[in-house]
Amino acid sequence: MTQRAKTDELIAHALDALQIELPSWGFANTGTRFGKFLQPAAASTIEEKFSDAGEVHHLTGVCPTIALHVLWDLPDGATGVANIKALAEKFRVRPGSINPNVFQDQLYKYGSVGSPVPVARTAAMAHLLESADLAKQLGSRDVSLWFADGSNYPGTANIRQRRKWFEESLESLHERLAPDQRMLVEYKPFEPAFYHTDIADWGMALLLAKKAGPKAKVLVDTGHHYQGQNIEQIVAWLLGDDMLGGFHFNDRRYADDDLTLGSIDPYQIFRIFHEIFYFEWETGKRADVAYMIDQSHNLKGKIEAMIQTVTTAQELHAKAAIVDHEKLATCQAKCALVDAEVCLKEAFSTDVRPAIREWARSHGLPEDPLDAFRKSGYLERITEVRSKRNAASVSSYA
Ligand code: RM4
Ligand code: MN
Ligand code: MN
Repeated sequence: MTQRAKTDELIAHALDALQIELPSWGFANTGTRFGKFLQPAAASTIEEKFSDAGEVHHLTGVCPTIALHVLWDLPDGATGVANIKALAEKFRVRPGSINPNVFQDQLYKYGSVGSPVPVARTAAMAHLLESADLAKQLGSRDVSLWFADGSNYPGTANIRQRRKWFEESLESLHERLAPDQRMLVEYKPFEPAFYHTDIADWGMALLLAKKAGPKAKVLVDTGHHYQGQNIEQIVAWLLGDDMLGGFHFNDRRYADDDLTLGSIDPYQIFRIFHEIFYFEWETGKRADVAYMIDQSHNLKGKIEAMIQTVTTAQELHAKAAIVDHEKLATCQAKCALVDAEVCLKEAFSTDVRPAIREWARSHGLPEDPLDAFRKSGYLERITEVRSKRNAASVSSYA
């Protein structure tokens, strides 16, 4: 086998294994805290979100699931399940992770499961348990948890007490999960809370997940780190402890910017994928990791941005798949620093696009999904149907 054929085979294998979940909220009008710029084609119903996700899956072939936010997509709880199942049939995308929402209601002003207000904690717990049940009914494996809980001023919150409430709540949620379900604990250093956040980093998420039980894992949102933090090291450590549950993909320059994956630092995403492949090569185990997108585009066309993200993920995943692990391990053991780094960079600088196009062709998929989308007429069709309604919706900061 030639080197080229070997590389192409590795890439095809990697692409076959990569599935990426789309966020329902990524197709809707979302904005910054200063306002939204409304898009004429944005989705506002659950049917429209499914339709857009179905279109992205149809063109890329690798996005069979859509993440749902309970409050936004299942506002009436279990009553909405039959409809979601019907939409999944119709648009050929299954419900993916179920995201409880315990940050939007007025009740959560001082937090959810970490709030000193007992009714807030009770309501939040009930919503978490309901979310686990909804996930069961929808056949979703993961309940994906992000808490906005925190405080804005020193001295205003009992940090240790709040941690105990978090531990208790996550343990109760864990008990409610079916044997094949998981709960993913997401962390974020700040925002909306600006002094302390109850689950601020991967260490806190890890401790809480370990305490909750074996079905609890950590979720790494690539945008939820301080400047300069080594995310691939966090990934390597979590993998080593079988505690990496999944990712929320996006990119960032400053904080939780929700920019398109790889738009600022593609090398970092490559290094993350590399740690996963290296782990799998070394241990012979499969990393059981859910890849999910968490991006809300305010300015870019939503479906285009989603396709761009998926193809970027495929490219960086393919590059990481062709790292020569044998050679890298030998270089590392000999402390051949330059050679080790060159070995890694060799893969990163390989143009994998021809192999990806070949893979797409062989699967009956468009070689250029973005171009295929632009030629499909889908955007024009939905713009026609949705623009009036979108123009009528208001958005203001104060
Ligand atoms: C957060 C976080 C969560 C997402 C919310 C809406 O910043 O990334 O995953 O559910 O935003
Ligand atoms: Mn996230
Ligand atoms: Mn975020």
